[in-house]
Amino acid sequence: MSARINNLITRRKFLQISGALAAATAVTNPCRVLYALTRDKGEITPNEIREVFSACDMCFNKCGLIAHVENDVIKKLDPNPKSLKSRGMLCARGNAGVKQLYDPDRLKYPLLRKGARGDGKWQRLSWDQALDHAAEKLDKIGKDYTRCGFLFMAGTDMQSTFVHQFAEAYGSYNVISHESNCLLSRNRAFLDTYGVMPTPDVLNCKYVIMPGANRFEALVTPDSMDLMTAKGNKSKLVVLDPRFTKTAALSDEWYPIKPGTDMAFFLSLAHVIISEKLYDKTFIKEKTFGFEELREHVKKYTPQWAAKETDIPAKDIARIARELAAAAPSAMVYPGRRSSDYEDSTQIRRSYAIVNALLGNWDQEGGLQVPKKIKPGSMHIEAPFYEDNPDDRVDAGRAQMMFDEEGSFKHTRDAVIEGKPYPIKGWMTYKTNPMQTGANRDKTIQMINTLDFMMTVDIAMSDTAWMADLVLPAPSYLERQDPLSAFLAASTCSGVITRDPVVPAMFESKPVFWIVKELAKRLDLGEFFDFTVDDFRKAQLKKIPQVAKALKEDGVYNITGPSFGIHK
Ligand SMILES: Nc1nc2c(c(=O)[nH]1)N[C@H]1C(S)=C(S)[C@@H](COP(=O)(O)OP(=O)(O)OC[C@H]3O[C@@H](n4cnc5c(=O)[nH]c(N)nc54)[C@H](O)[C@@H]3O)O[C@H]1N2
Ligand SMILES: Nc1nc2c(c(=O)[nH]1)N[C@H]1C(S)=C(S)[C@@H](COP(=O)(O)OP(=O)(O)OC[C@H]3O[C@@H](n4cnc5c(=O)[nH]c(N)nc54)[C@H](O)[C@@H]3O)O[C@H]1N2
Ligand code: SF4
Ligand SMILES: [Mo]
Repeated sequence: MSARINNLITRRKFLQISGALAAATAVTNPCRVLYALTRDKGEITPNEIREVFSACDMCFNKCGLIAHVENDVIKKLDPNPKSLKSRGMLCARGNAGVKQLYDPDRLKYPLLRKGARGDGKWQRLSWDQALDHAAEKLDKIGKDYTRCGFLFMAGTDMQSTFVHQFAEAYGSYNVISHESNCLLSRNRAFLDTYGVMPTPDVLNCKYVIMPGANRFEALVTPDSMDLMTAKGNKSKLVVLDPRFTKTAALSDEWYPIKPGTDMAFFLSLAHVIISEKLYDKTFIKEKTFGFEELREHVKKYTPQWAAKETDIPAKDIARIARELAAAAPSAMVYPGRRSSDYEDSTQIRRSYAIVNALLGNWDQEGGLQVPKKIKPGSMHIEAPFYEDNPDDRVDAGRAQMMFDEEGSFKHTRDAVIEGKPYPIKGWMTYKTNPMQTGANRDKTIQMINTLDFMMTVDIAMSDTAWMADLVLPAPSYLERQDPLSAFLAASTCSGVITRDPVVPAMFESKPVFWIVKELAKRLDLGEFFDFTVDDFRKAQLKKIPQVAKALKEDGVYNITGPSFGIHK
């Protein structure tokens, strides 16, 4: 589409056209990137080109990017080479961020459900109508069922903190992140073994066992890039995955392990490493306790036993244990990320953590490291105390060793369906799509059908939004101002990043910060949101002025310096 046409088409026309395009999609499959149609320009300086720093949000990695903007239209996204985490990389999905921004199927204005839930009949509302309606429901549910009768759920996002803050001021402790569907079992396992969650130095590792992770497809920066480099440097990669993934295809050895049996494999590795005295004796003596109990515990887990459990030949299990120990400390069982597969996923990941400890790879080059981190300040609120609230979260006691601040989606879902220990009748979701991403959709539908009110803030009509009573349109990451976010990655590439609007927000989309601020005003909770995102950032930056400077000049703050041997 030429710039001339761009100038001729008004915003109003765009809205009409995009509606028509959406209707015509099935027949004509038009190009889904509508760069040129998007803005009502008036006077434009020809070819006014800007380059703007931002952080990708097409997955959680937050790779640094530079947007090329021409007359307020994003033409292209490039990697920000200054980001040590993403190292000059913006993956295919990251590049497609422009398509997400200009997707004609984006939500454009608030929608209220008409007709039966899930029927897809909607009425357009003004923001005032939508917010008044939501505030009325929040108020009523709070009064009828206590404020814990309203559940909040926010996905990975720099603004999720505001949803949490709103829940706190409103008075519900029922806040869940999507993370119990992702990495919490891994975090629990490593935290409880090491006291912190280490990151793997894949780059310098000589022998990587990768169980249940698919790093060449499910990208985690910098691990995916580092694994490729490490392989070029003759590092050995052993993949355990029931599926023949791309990572398996590029590995030195692939074992289609029987699903759910990884713990048997790692208990057996521990058996071989301990019985053949291949462990790091100094590390075990000086830094661990419980070794004698472990030795006793793994005595029976011979490779022959594990072979029957896992379908991996005993001789290979024994050999891999020996090779791994010989490569230590630059050897590792890769901790992985998405780990919520089985009821005993936490214990499975604990077995990875324990084998790593036997290798003495802690704080070592090519091992597990704890990167230095920078902690931005925050704005603390003194939340009101609501006397009639129940004692605890609705999912309390349902999952062992649950992270209270994250909760559990599946256990909360059971509690809502059962109405026990108390009823939950309202649900707000922000940037998360549990209808699609929480296993057992029928149960999620059952949960939703017990609710009096559900609202969803999203950029698209997700499966979850489709089931909601009120759907609110949000701006994409390229259109909004976010707080600062610290990220942890491997080696020396942790840091801080943020986002400012690269282009103005399209349609009637509004950031969730604005939404909760407006709701707070309507619920007499305005004092808890008496600040702007700028104020919030200032509080974050108060003690770290060097970060502000780097963000301005480079679009990212990198932590540099040695990445191992720093936690003696
Ligand atoms: N391209 C792309 N990249 C992404 C994402 C994305 O959506 N797209 N999402 C990001 C997010 S949020 C995350 S958490 C990470 C996830 O990245 P990963 O942690 O790598 O998770 P998955 O891709 O789900 O890969 C898990 C693998 O485990 C295998 N598996 C299943 N059951 C078992 C088992 O019992 N034992 C073993 N050994 N293997 C098993 C599966 O076949 C699958 O290949 O990726 C991130 N990167
Ligand atoms: N079947 C299956 N289920 C899985 C996984 C799997 O591999 N397969 N992976 C698991 C893992 S690792 C994870 S992390 C979870 C992820 O699960 P979710 O947290 O549900 O994440 P997404 O599926 O990415 O859904 C994000 C939602 O946010 C919306 N969105 C995107 N950008 C924005 C924005 O800027 N603002 C707003 N308001 N909304 C936005 C999208 O339209 C989408 O509806 O899923 C887990 N569940
Ligand atoms: S890995 Fe790809 S999608 Fe994820 S943040 Fe980086 S560039 Fe974006
Ligand atoms: Mo995830």
